[in-house]
Amino acid sequence: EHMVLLGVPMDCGKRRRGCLMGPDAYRTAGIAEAFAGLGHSVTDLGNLAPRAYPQEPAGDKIHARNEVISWVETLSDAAEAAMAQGLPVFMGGDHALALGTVRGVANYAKSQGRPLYVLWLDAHSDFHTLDSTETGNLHGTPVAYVTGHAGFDGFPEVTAPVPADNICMIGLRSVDGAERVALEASRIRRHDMRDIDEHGIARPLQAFLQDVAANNGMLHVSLDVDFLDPAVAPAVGTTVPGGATVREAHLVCEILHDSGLLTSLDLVELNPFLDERGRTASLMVDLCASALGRRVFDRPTRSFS
Ligand code: DIR
Ligand code: MN
Ligand code: MN
Ligand code: MN
Repeated sequence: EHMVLLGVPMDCGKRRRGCLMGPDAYRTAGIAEAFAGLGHSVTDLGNLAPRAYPQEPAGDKIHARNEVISWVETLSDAAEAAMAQGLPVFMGGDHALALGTVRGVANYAKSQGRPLYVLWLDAHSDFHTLDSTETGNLHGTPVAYVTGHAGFDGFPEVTAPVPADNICMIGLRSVDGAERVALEASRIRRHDMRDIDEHGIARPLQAFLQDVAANNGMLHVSLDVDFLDPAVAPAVGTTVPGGATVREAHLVCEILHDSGLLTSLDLVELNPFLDERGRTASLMVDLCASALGRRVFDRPTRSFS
């Protein structure tokens, strides 16, 4: 696999600052070396930056609207181009970056005549529109945007909307009222932590991957640090207790590797300013390594089609 690392020091998708340090924390934790050690070639394209953008309108309930729009344009183009080079890893930066990365990856999949599937690993569903958001923080909106929901005036048109059927959320435990209503009216597959407690994390994931494989899909994974339990991953501004354990998260990544389906990856919401000695960045790098083939023992290859 050719790994393409892109730093996305985006910090405007919410108000608490620090995610801009994420890309360098992943580099410091050895993400490139981890991939290289697994036999992959690695190119680090450095950090992206948004184009110049107009001043934010005074009194806007949406935080940093114009800056996010500018990032979306930059990221869409970068994502589409990186897909042609290899397997992009978008080192965030907050989750608003997914408005751009998923839009760009979806454009690429469309150009290849293949469907895009999205696995959303997060405590939150990030399914707000600009109308329903309570916080005005755009990191709570990427899933609504990339599925083509209305109410994103001023944002680039979503030219290849991801069908709700192609999205699977795992790890949910903080869903706002409006998001819940919208999710229940949609065909997005959603697995809250109770689901995982009762049935384990492998089963819903494997069912989803079977579908991706059966339809020759491309697979984008968006991994929010707060998918993990705050006891093991404290460096995120929106911790929610009761998250995935270290082993549950590794199992997800190991199964992803077995499937051979992963085509792009977001690492989002890491705030190194809140960390203890880089432990969260290190755990995230270890998870990436599992997703790209690190293992204790080989297992018989299982088929997903
Ligand atoms: C929260 C989003 N529901 C909001 N929180 C997130 O601001 O609307 N945290 N995405 O990671
Ligand atoms: Mn998120
Ligand atoms: Mn989250
Ligand atoms: Mn909210």
